[in-house]
Amino acid sequence: MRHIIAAVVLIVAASARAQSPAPQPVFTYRQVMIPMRDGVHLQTVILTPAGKHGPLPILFRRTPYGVPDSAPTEIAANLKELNADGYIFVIQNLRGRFKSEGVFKLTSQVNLADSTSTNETTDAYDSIDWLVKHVANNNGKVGMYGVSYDGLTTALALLHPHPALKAMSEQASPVDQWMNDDDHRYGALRYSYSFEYAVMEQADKNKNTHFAFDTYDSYSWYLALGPVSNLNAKYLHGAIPYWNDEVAHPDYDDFWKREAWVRQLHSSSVPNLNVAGFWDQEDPWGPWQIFRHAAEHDPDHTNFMVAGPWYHGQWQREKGDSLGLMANGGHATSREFRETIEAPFFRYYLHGEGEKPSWRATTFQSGSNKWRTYAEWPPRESTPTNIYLHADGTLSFAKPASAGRAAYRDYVSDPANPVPYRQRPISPTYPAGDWRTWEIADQRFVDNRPDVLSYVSAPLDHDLTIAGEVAADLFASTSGTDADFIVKLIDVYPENATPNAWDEDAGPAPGQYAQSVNGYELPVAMEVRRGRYNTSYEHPSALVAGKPVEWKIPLRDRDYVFLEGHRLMVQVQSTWFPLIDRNPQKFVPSIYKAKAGDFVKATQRVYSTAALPSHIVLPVMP
Ligand code: PG9
Repeated sequence: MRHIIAAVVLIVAASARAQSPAPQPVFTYRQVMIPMRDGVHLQTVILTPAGKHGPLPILFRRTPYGVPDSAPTEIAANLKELNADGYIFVIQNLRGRFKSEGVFKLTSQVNLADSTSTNETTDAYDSIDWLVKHVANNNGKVGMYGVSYDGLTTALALLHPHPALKAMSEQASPVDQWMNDDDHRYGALRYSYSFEYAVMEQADKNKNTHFAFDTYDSYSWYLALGPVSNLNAKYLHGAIPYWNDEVAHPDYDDFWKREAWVRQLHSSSVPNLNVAGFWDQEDPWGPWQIFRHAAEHDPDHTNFMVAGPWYHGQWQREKGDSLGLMANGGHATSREFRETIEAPFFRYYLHGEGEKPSWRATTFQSGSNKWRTYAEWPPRESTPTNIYLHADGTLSFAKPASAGRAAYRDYVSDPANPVPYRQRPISPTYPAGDWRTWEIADQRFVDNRPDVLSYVSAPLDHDLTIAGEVAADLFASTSGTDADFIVKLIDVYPENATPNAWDEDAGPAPGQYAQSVNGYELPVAMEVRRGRYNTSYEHPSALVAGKPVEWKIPLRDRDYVFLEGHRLMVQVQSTWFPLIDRNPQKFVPSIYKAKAGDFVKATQRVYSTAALPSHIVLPVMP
């Protein structure tokens, strides 16, 4: 009987095969090794659209993550809009990755003055030069694009662009790895990310490696590890060059200043569509900096900014109709971005069709859930407005009146029991998906901890719109001689909030609470500041125990509407683990050399008086 069923199944399968022909490649595939000026060859794949007759422009992406090994049989969801216009897609492995020759350094240092050095800027130049001369049927116009590392290699071409490079879209490119983006926030180490990422890219040239944690909850793993120095001592043994650089250069020294390539950018050398996610957990800052630096000299207005309610790279996912628990009012924001902004941008500059964007910045504004365009950013109408933290735990636009140092709230910060940055268990950064959406995670998971202060406003009696740069200005002291302060600006939904539909594209559903947003504490902006760098990034100094000082904490660009009936909340805490390494809370010359015994408890005070008025600066729109 079993044989008969098997035979029937085989016949059915065979006839199904006979009916449906094998899927055909949608591109012709060619792999080449392109020579660079120093003789190194880079592995490059050229995908020419089947059935489209050129000449066509080239869209070029440079990546450390690997190139396709065969011709795709269908168009990737995020390329459908671009592909409809017709492009030759070229993807290249960076030097030292996979079959590309040379050494991968994982740094973006570019020294244009040294004509003998090679870097991502010269490699982009040499590759474009080769492509326009050797790829059949190209129209002589090249565009570059890419997200994150691929965005960085795109943006680095701005420093010395090849004349055939006519347009680019850098998306989520980092610009200064000490100041912000992936690896640090104003010198505070993004511990789990930078270590796990360096291992991923430098443990093995031929693949992306995931560090083998023996504990699922990486919070426990990092805590049990002890001081940061134990990573090399116990696991890496100096084998990961980028990690060695990080721990050898704790302060903003020449190593990091060279790495901060954007310091060399002062003009809009190529039309560029900068793209950022407001909830990007890796590189939320770089695109805004590139936009600002290029704007220093942009006579032809070719420098544009787009931002939306996206985690890292979500605008290149299929739909983008929600992020975590936040729904986007029926808008498929990612698809809409690609259809109405990205594809027309390249169409205009590379095919010579359509119109140049008439705006300088476009955002998808959360809360109102509307696309907005701006003739300038920050918008001229936005007014910096202070909302104050009060010692009774309230938040209001009225400035505190108490004199002296009488009004404050305090807590004990214990490095042995740090505040987790997201709900435990904290899975390793990659490849699990929950890292993607942690920046939008409901903050109720910590608001009852004794080492987290929450300040909350009355329900709003009208919508409050903010557009522009948000910042925190804390007046705080510590009983120690070094400290971190983390500030979060939160939108507290009312208890009768409308439930959201779940969208798979938004990341994995957070358990059984996926649909409910009642009382949701939605983080709009969050950031850390490390006290040793309060007065100088280059020369850290000890804090004076017990002395209140000002902590200026930039919270980046935002475009958000706090709706009527919602409340604003601010949370303040001093650990955010293992996203940020633990501050010993006792000043030591380098935290990366601190011993276990250097980590001590400290009492942190946040002041709310007329002279020490802790507040958040909101860019309020009329
Ligand atoms: N955020 C990643 C990265 C970019 C550039 C440098 C280091 C890391 C990425 O997603 O590619």
